[in-house]
Amino acid sequence: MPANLTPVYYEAEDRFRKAATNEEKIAALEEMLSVMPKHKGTDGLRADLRRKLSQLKEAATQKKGGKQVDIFHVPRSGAGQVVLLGLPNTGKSSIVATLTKAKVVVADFPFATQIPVPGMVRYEDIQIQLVDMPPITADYSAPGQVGTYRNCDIIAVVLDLSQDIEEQCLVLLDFLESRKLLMDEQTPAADDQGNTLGKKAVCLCTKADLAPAGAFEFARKSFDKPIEYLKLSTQTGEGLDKLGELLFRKLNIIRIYAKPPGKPADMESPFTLPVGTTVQDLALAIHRELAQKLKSARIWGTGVYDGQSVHLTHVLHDRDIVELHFA
Ligand SMILES: Nc1nc2c(ncn2[C@@H]2O[C@H](COP(=O)(O)OP(=O)(O)OP(=O)(O)O)[C@@H](O)[C@H]2O)c(=O)[nH]1
Ligand SMILES: [Mg+2]
Repeated sequence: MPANLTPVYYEAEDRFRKAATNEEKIAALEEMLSVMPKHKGTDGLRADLRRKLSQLKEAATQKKGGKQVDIFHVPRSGAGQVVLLGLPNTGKSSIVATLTKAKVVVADFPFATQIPVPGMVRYEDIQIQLVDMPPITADYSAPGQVGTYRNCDIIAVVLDLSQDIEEQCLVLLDFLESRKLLMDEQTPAADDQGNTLGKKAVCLCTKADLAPAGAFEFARKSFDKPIEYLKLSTQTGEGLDKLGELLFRKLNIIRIYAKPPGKPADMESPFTLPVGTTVQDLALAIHRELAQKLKSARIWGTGVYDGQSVHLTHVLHDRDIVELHFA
């Protein structure tokens, strides 16, 4: 299909070619994108220009103040960090837009998202961080993008059920495996050199409302790894209420409510700690120095009678209320 570009587009393109600075190039590229007609014939070119724009903007951010800023470093927040990974237009931003308050760009053209955008998903009384990401393709991922996946707790692989599933899987697996990121939490977390290896992963199968019959069943066999698949549609809302629970379970954490002696427990903001956490670990998480003075603890919750005194090695359970006594 011909691109049918307008004279205004060619003028902006001419300015892009003659631009002396990155700022001028960015301005020209933005204009080229805004005046370009939107149809199938311009999809490839649009993706190309967005890529260039993203690289220029990234370079500009890194130069700011002479300080190196890694835009792909997303500080952790909440009970765990979950980062989306998928091809262009597969519905990643739509998930973040629907489940969090983050301001993300949802658009029907590829490469709408250019930098990571974190949002918080509520699950019962905790918040889990969900990070929207720029897409990857067979030939392109932004430099530094892999760092976000290396540092997260869970990679949420996104498969668009309305598109070719096998092709998406090939691109996603190639991206992950070539960077030694394996969707397999059984694999040790890192090798002797500290390279990340095994990563927790889930697979979010999007656009369920547009999926041909049997697409989800087919998608579920995509990865030869022990990962869970969730069928979603941001259009109909299908599956969205299950995401929080799935992520909570995958994070393998427990919620603990601290209770000061003689006062009611703080039921508003639980501590989130790994499964297997002991009373001593909890004290360390609250205050490293104070933990040395921990003498005893009382618990209300699983496997104990209300207010039972327990040893400091006692293993805590999800939703336990703990009263710590210091010397
Ligand atoms: N019918 C339907 N359309 C969807 C669904 N989710 C997303 N879309 C549409 O798909 C298009 C792309 O959605 P985005 O959320 O921007 O996709 P993305 O994966 O973030 O795209 P990039 O940022 O380019 O990687 C938009 O037009 C959305 O409205 C869905 O569940 N059902
Ligand atoms: Mg997006």
